Amino acid sequence: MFVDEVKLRVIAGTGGDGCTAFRREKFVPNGGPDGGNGGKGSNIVFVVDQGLKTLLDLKFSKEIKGKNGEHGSGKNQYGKSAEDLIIKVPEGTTVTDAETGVIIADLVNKDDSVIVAYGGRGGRGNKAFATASNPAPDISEHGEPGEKREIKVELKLIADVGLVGMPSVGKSTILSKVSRANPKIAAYHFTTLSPNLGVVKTNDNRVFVMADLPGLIEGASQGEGLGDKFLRHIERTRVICHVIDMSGMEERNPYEDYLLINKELGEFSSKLMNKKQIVIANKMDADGAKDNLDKFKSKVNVPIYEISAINNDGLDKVMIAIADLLDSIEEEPLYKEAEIESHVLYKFKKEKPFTITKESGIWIIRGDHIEKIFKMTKFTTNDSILRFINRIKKMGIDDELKRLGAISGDTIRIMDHEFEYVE
Ligand SMILES: Nc1nc2c(ncn2[C@@H]2O[C@H](COP(=O)(O)OP(=O)(O)OP(=O)(O)O)[C@@H](O)[C@H]2O)c(=O)[nH]1
Ligand SMILES: [Mg+2]
Repeated sequence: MFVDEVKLRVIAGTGGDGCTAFRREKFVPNGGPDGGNGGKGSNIVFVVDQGLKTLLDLKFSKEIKGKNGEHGSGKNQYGKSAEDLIIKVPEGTTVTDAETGVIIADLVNKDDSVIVAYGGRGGRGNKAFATASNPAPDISEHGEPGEKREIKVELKLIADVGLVGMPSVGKSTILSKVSRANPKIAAYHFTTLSPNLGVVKTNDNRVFVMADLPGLIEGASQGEGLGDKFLRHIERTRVICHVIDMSGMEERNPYEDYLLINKELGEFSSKLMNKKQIVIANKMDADGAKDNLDKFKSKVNVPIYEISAINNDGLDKVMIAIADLLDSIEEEPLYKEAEIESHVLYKFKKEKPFTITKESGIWIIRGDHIEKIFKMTKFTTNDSILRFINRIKKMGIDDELKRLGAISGDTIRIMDHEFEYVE
């Protein structure tokens, strides 16, 4: 099964909790704070594995979840950080944030890797909170929640050349003759249901990768037939090999086929129309092929390579022509800078500032940052609660509540917890 698109949720590990503890030693009645920090939660990391060819492994996991960090403990012992969770993906994998559409990473090279969700840091133990004015703080934090996001994972083949054309024109036959690939070949349409790749070595020892794609029909760019599902794989090729059946079998008109395929390529993306094309006239062994070719040539003024794939006739020459063309084209970056917000290096999405709304008489405070602070606070000691209140003040939440008309005794809600507001 060829799987080239998967949607899933990634949840990195949450940091371990920090610890509140005090030294207890002989002859030291009030020892200082010695609660250690929690360990970091695991990052979720995608790494290229060249042995993989599809996203099949990811297909059945709706959710990937990282391990949590260990909690800190007394005697200033730090919790152990969780190891990164490594997920192997094939070369050519693109990871996109499903909510924003921002490309997180484009894993196109051998050892590329990217953190798709960051693990939360460990909560601090009370030792970390000690200051001159509060040398024995009764505060420690919960670990930071791991990052959670919906992602789309897509595989775009990386081939230098893509074979395109109507169904049954002989694309798979060509690939089978010029490479070691062994695609299915048959006299019915849509024999090829997913792309095949083959490595081609020319007579003069030049090497390139060729992709054989499923046949295109009218409306492919709008999703007809196997449709545009595979057209995106051509976006990354540098040369398009346009294969035309000159036999006139199936009452096909080579000229109309040629126009139609170009129209579909152009409608899918202008990028495809601007790619260099090599036009191949196949099945030249068939009766009437010569006449059809002459008619074709009278209407189209592009170089055409005549072959009979089945007899392995003319293929060497075409492969040399393709290699020459590839050599003449500068390797383009896969994406222009402007198209991609971050390349492999991924940034945290901006945390939204808080919002306050009044619903059924209750003030509800929402926002990524405030929710994170809330989750990390242990509401079990006065020191912790005081610290939380101070942070709320610092964020301006207190002022905003006042401005909106909150008065002492009102109820405030953050996530599923309620508090009483005190002016
Ligand atoms: N006479 C003749 N028949 C050919 C030639 N090349 C391919 N064929 C036949 O054309 C039919 C289709 O060939 P495929 O290679 O499967 O065609 P395709 O373009 O990959 O087709 P789809 O995968 O369905 O899009 C098969 O029966 C082949 O044997 C050729 O040079 N001459
Ligand atoms: Mg085929």
